[in-house]
Amino acid sequence: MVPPVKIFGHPMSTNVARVLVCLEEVGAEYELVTIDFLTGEHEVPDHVARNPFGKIPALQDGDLILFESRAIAKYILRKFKSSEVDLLKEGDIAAAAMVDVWAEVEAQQYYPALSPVVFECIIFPVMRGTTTDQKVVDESLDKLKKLLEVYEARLSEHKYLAGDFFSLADLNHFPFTFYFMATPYASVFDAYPRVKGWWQSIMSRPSIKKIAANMPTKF
Ligand code: GS8
Repeated sequence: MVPPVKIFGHPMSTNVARVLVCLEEVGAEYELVTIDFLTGEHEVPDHVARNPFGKIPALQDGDLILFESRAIAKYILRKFKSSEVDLLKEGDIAAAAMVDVWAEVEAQQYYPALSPVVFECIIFPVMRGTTTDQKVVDESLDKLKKLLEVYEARLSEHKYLAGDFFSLADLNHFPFTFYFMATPYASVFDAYPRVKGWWQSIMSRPSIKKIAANMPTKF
């Protein structure tokens, strides 16, 4: 029997959640090996051998070891692609290119605009015991609002970001948006009805519901 893919990480971590949702989407068997980053388990030599940056997640599939959640996500979606689940659309180069475009927008623009709010309001207070730096939050919200105008226009033309199909580009937005919605600034999205509808359709997916159930929003 082929051993299942192993994911090293913690279920409440954003970047681990991205990878777990991919595994759920494709219906692959996997084993989550808990690395408790709150107690520094990600910094021990065994884990640094998997991820030289000492971060989670890491993936092990036989002899192959990967890190960087967005790259791991693509590997999983390629490896377990089927006629029912194809979130990269690599058989159609134009559709695949649109998935790439919007996956880049997530990594290069959306994540940098939105994540500081999540770090300031949730992650740093829990992990470092710090209080929210309001200037950082306000600057991030300004960037995010400009970006959401572009998303609103795009999602007025198509149901999802890359086109009328759910793809990795949409999925990659899940983990940080999920925690953003637990900050006092969730109502920022109310001004963008298409974006809100898109977010609700992402949240209604069984894969996302299952993984989100292990991501606490109250500490
Ligand atoms: C980021 C990994 C990361 O920062 C990726 O995999 O996408 N670009 C990388 N992981 C965090 C956990 S939050 O999801 C981590 O390991 N933090 C511990 C630390 O920085 O010490």
